[in-house]
Amino acid sequence: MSVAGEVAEILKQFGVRSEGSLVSRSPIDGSEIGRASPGNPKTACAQAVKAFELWRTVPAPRRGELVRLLGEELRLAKVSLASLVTLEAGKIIQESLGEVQEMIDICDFAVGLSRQLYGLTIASERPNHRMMEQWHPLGPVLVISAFNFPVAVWAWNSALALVCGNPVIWKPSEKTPLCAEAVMALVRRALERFGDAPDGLVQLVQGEREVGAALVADQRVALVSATGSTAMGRAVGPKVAQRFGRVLLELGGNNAMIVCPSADVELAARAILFAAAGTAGQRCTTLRRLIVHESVADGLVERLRNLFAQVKIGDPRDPETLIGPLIDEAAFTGMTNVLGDRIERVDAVRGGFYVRPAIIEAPAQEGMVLKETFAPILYVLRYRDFDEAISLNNSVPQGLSSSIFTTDLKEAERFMSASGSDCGIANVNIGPSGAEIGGAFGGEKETGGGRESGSDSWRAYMRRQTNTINYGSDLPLAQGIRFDVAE
Ligand code: UN1
Repeated sequence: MSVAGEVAEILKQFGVRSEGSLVSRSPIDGSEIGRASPGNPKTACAQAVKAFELWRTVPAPRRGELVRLLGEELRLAKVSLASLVTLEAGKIIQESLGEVQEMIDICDFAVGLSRQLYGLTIASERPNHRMMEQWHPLGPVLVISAFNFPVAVWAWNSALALVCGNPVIWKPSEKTPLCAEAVMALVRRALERFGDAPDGLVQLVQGEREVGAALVADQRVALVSATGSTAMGRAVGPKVAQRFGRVLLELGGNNAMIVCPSADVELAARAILFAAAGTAGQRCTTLRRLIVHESVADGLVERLRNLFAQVKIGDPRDPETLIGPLIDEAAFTGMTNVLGDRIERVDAVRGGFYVRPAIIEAPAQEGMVLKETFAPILYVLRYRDFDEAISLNNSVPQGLSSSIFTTDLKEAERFMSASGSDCGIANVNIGPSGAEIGGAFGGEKETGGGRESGSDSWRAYMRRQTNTINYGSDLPLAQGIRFDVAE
């Protein structure tokens, strides 16, 4: 069956009608696979504000019930939704299933969280006083997501936003509008089963850049959670700051792995293959820089060259395939700009851009090595002493993820210490990509500083209120200040 035919079958299962002026193309063969209609930012914001008035008063565990139902719908539709991710984003089916699993996982997490939105009780310095901290719903949350995780990133944000009492507006990538429509169909099913959620609680606003810009600028949007390039973050951040809105930015990465002399090199090689070449190098956590000790470099690079030469590149629907296509021609051009005639295009499916992952020995960390090229290019840098390795890890503008392969406890601990990796994620004996939802996800510097997903990331979706309560009959002031009227 044609790619478009497969998409049509799946959209039918979801009850999604493919129509409108926005065109979706499959990276598998470049063919048009469906259409979607642009949304209206103003109407969406107005509806979200109305939904907020009611949703914020619904008890959090009851809000969790909606997310629990969504998790159920996702379980039932897991294979269909994953297939659509493969058809529209070009990921291999294993990774697409993983992406939908990530949505299910965050739903489970958020359901538990809906009974754990804890505030502190604080000792007051005044007699007969009590202090405490509460977390209240924040307001409409705008989720801007990228093509490479067309469904999971929305789920990380929305599952938390919903249990925290906020309506959600979703502006997906213009490259993956159909995945978004399918997810919305599942949301509608969950909402129907839930019963009495307000209209406009979860909205999808499709469109090009200007639709996103209008949403970002809208005063009614309390939090903008944006995943994408650093360039996008540079445009979004100041706009939101200007109106004193909140942002949660998860931008570009330039993730490294340090391989030390004591490392299990075979384990490292397998981790590198997945981290550098998996998802065709199109994860924000993709491994882009390999910082390897000179004593093990030759052997490891040769092993990697063999693996990269053998890895099966092709149609992501084929279960044997490990590397699918790049998202589009622009991505291929970006990779060609770096590699020139060293780029190896693979003749897999006509109309798609399939490439062999590349290994480049970089004599110094400069030029393109400092940039995030969203394609499978692995730069190799050699080091002599450990301080130099840490310095290389940190000497790039981005700060998302990092990892070390070592069996030396001192090196591992130093890497994770305050004087070690400066990234939001620092792993030992696993690669920099493929994080679980339980941890906070995000990074420093040009990565934007936001944290999504697990741990206490939920706080970003709520407003904090400090309360002081006097249950006595006097009015003592803090800091012992006396302010008595002499009568
Ligand atoms: C992204 O590429 O935007 O850690 C997110 C990972 C995935 C998420 C990546 N769980 O690689």
